Amino acid sequence: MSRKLALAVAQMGPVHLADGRKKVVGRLLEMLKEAKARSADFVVFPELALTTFFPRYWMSQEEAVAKYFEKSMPNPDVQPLFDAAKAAGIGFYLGYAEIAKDGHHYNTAIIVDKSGAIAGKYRKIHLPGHSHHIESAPFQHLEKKFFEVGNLGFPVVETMGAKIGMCICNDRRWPETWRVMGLQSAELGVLGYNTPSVNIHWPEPVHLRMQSHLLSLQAAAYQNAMWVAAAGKCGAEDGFHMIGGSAIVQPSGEIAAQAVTEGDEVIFANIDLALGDTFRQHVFNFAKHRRPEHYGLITERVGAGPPLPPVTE
Ligand code: ING
Repeated sequence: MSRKLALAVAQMGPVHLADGRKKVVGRLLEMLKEAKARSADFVVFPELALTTFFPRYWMSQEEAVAKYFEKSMPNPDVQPLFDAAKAAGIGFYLGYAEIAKDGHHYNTAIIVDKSGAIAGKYRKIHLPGHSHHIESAPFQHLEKKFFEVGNLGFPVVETMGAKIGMCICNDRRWPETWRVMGLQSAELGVLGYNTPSVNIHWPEPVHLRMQSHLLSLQAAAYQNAMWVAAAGKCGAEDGFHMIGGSAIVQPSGEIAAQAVTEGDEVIFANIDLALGDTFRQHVFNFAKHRRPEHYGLITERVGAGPPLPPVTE
């Protein structure tokens, strides 16, 4: 029996240094309106949606906090989004830089339900990049400097009749992210991302950025029998280009919808959550087929180590 969720992914074009939060929230409101016109139940916005991707710039933690972190959520700058979504009866995922009540700094995302309440929070666990300044690089990627490793696990929020798993950007590249959601029976995994086109560490062909982005989403969806929806912030932010490719992926791994621009663009799919049931009952029936007794290394080791002693008899 089908269980439909009208799902929108709101890809954002560039947010420049000069773009204040009010202007950005105005863009989010426009896309929320478009999602409403498509009768969406839920909208996914990008990672760090309210500001430019500031980890590309070297600055002190104090300066970053003052300019780019949200001291509370909601707050006066984003309240119009909360109000409009509640009035429209739409839930949403929103990524932002968080200062927690205990003073810790996280790359965070929330799920807000149709009543306007925060139904779930996630703090990014896989922080890419570095914490020192790389003199030779055309830009920095300082997520390990500005953010702490998330402390909320990979939550699966039950809202709008769906079990929705949350992650952020680099998390999508790690299969552990998705398996932990899958083991909580997630039917949809949502994320925002900001993915630079240029690799500052080695001359990676630029087409591989889109390839690895989509491959990560499609593999995650198929191998965990869930829908996956990813909202990018993309285009050239003050000249620093990030990939688009926002997408909605089916539990089969097929792409159901994909952005075609590098601007503000709403993509949409009226997803049937029941589509994952078939995969969960058969090929990815975890209870029937998984053998955790052989997976020990996955949690015992952080980095790769020597091969385990082979059995020769
Ligand atoms: N951005 C990038 C991402 O994971 C990256 C960083 C790109 C790491 C490509 C490795 C390879 O999409 C964020 N914000 O995590």
